Amino acid sequence: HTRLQGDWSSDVCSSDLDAVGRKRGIGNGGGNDEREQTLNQMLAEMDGFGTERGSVIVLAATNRVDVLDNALTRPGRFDRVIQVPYPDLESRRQILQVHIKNVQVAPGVSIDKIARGTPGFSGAELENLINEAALHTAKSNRELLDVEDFEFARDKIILGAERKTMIQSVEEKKITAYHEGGHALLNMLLQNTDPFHKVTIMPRGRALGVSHSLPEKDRYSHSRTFMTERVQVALGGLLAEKMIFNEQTSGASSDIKNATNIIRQMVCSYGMSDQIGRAHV
Ligand code: NHX
Ligand code: ZN
Repeated sequence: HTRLQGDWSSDVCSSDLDAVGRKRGIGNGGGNDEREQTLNQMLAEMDGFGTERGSVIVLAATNRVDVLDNALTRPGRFDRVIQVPYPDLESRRQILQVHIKNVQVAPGVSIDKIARGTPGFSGAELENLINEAALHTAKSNRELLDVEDFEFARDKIILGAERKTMIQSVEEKKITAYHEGGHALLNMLLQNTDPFHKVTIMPRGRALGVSHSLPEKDRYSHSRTFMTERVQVALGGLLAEKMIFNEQTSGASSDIKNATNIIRQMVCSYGMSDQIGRAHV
C-alpha cells in the first residue's frame, strides 16, 4: 500500500499506487480527471515543486508495475526500487513464527514442515493459513491447533473447500484411490523426488484427490533426473488406473498437462533432449 507522508495532501494517505498511478490517457473508463490530477500533482511533488524541496517522501507498493504510468517509473521519481519476492523457505519459517505467536499450538506441530509445504505462499497467505487452521480448531471445540488443523488449512487454500455433499460411488472412489496410490508409489520408489507427504481422496475444489510431496529445501535449479522423475510421478496416477482397471478416466487431464509442460520445458528451454543440437531434419 502506498504511504504518502509529509506535506502531501493529508486526505490521501494510503492507497494502492496502481489505483492512482495507472497509465494516463488510455481510456480507463474515461472521465477519470480526478485520478489524473492526483497523479499529476504527485509527479510534480516528487520533482520537488509545490513544497519545500525534499519534504515529501513517497513510499509506494504495487504488484502491477506493468500498469503504472511511465512518468512514475522514470529515473528521478522513485530513488529506490525494492523487489519483494515471494518468501523463500527460511522467510516462510520466520513469517509463520511471527503469526503463530497469536495462537496456541499442540505438541508435534512443526513450523519447518508447514514452511516446507507452502512454497509460493505470500506472507498474507501464510497469515491466512494460521487463521484457517485456528477456525478449524475452534469449530471442533479444541484449544490447541494441531497438525491436522494445519493440513486442513493448507489443503483448503491450495485446492478449495471440501465437497462434503458430493456423492461418489464406491467404484469412483476406488479409481481415485488407485490413481493417487500410483502417484504415491512412484514418488516413494524414485530416488530423487521430494519426500512423499500424503495422499487424500477427499474431494476439494475441482480435485477428486491429490498426492503431495514435501520439498526439503528451496530449489533454484532442477536436474534432468529430477525433472524426469517428476514426469514419472505425474504419469503414475493414470498408469495405475490402466494397470488396475484396464481403463482410463478424463480426470488425469491436469497430470497430463503438468507432465507435458515439464517435458516441453526440458526439450524447448533446457536442451535436455538427445535430439537438440544434432543435425536432424
Ligand atoms: C471433474 N474432477 O472435473 C472432476 C470433479 C483422476 C481421480 N469432472 O490428478 O481430480 O476429474 O492426482 C487443478 C487441480 C482438472 C486443475 C485439479 C484440472 C482437476 C486430480 C479434473 C484425480 N490427482 N481430476 C489428480 C482430478 C476431475 C481436474 C485440475 C484439477 C482423478 C484428478 C479432476
Ligand atoms: Zn493425478
